[in-house]
Amino acid sequence: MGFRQTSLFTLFASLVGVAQPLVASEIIFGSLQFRATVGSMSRSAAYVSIMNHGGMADRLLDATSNLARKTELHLMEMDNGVIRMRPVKGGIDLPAGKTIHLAPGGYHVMLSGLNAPLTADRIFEITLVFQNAGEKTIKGIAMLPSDLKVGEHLKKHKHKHKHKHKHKTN
Ligand SMILES: [Cu+2]
Repeated sequence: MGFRQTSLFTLFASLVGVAQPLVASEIIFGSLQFRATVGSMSRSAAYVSIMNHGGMADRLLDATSNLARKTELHLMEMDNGVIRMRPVKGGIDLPAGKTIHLAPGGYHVMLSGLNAPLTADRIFEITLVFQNAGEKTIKGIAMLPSDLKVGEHLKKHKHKHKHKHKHKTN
């Protein structure tokens, strides 16, 4: 998770904490991002960080959308040195006060059999289904893989900018 998302979470968390201290289940989302498709790609994925700011454990059970024939929670993991993806069975735990990250290389929302391309810079939406918080529909932007702001530790910092000032790479 980038610095900017972290500070947004902190901001939202403090606002919500002041306004609604007694809410049992309060879900806060980072920025939803879709992997933009190129050409006739029929599959894509969506990524988002999800914080449970409530006092009650919750669980992300499912994902739905009208973007693809099949929308499901997936996990990418190493299996004997081979990267595999599989549907998540039984949902993803979201303990009180914790954040889960749907990000490249891990959990993600898998979109299989896209109904239309996910063109870069366009806005799309998905619905996430929680055990306690219910259905939450969120919107996000489609970004080329090199622009995705999540899971940045998985790839090298590689830019093609032509301007001359230095990047802060931390
Ligand atoms: Cu997948």
